[in-house]
Amino acid sequence: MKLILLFLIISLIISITSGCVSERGEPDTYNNETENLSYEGKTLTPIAQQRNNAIRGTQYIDREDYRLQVNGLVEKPLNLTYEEITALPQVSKVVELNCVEGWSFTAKWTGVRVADLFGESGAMKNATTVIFYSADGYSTSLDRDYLLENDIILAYRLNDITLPPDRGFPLQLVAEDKYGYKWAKWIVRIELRDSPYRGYWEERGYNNTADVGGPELEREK
Ligand SMILES: Nc1nc2c(c(=O)[nH]1)N[C@H]1C(S)=C(S)[C@@H](COP(=O)(O)O)O[C@H]1N2
Ligand SMILES: [Mo]
Repeated sequence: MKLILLFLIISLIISITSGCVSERGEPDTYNNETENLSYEGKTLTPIAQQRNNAIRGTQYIDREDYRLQVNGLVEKPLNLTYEEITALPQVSKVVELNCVEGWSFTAKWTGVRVADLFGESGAMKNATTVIFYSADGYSTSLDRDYLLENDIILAYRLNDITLPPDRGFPLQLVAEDKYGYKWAKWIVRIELRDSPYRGYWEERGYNNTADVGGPELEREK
C-alpha cells in the first residue's frame, strides 16, 4: 500500500515537471506563434528560460498608437508606425545577451537595421552619438560607427515570436558584444547627437563603452 502511494506521488511529480514544455525541449507557442529553438545550426535558449530585467517593470505599448521618433542631427525627422517599421528590410541573427548581473542567454533576433532608419532620416555627418529613449524613462547610447559597422538591429521578433511585452515590445536594441544595459527595450525615440551621453545605468557608474568582457564600472577603466 505504501509502495503504491509512493509510486503515485513520484509519477505526480514527474507529470508536473514535464508539463513545463521548454524543459522537454519542445517549442512553446505564444498567441498562436510558434517559438523556434534553433537557427542556422545554432541552439537558442527558450524564451521561458531567458532572464529579464527592467527598472520599472513591464511597459504595455499599444501597437496602433505606437510611434518611433528619429530626430536630432537628421535631415528629415521620422515618426514611424509599427507597420512602417516592419515593412523595412528584415534581418535575423543569433546573438547572446550578457547582463552584468552574471546571466546570459542566446536568441534569434529579427528586426530592422539602425542603418536603414538612418538612411530614411538622413543622418548628418557630424552625428557621432545615438541615444535610445524608452517608454519607462530608461535611456542608453552607443556610437554611430559601432551601430553601422556591426549592422546593429532593432528587434521586433525573438525566436520568431513577436517581441513579448516584458521583453520590450515593440522594439529592443540588439547591442551585440555590449552588456545588457545597452539593449534598450520599449524604444520610443532615437536621437542623434555630436557629443557623448550617459544613460540610466551609465549615469550610475556603469561603463559607457560596455564591451562584453571589458570593465563593468567606469572607475575600473
Ligand atoms: N527600457 C529598458 N530597457 C532595458 C532595461 C530597462 O530597465 N528598461 N534593462 C536593461 C538591462 S540591465 C538588461 S540586462 C536587458 C535585459 O533584457 P531582457 O529583459 O530582454 O532579457 O534589458 C536592458 N534594457
Ligand atoms: Mo543588465
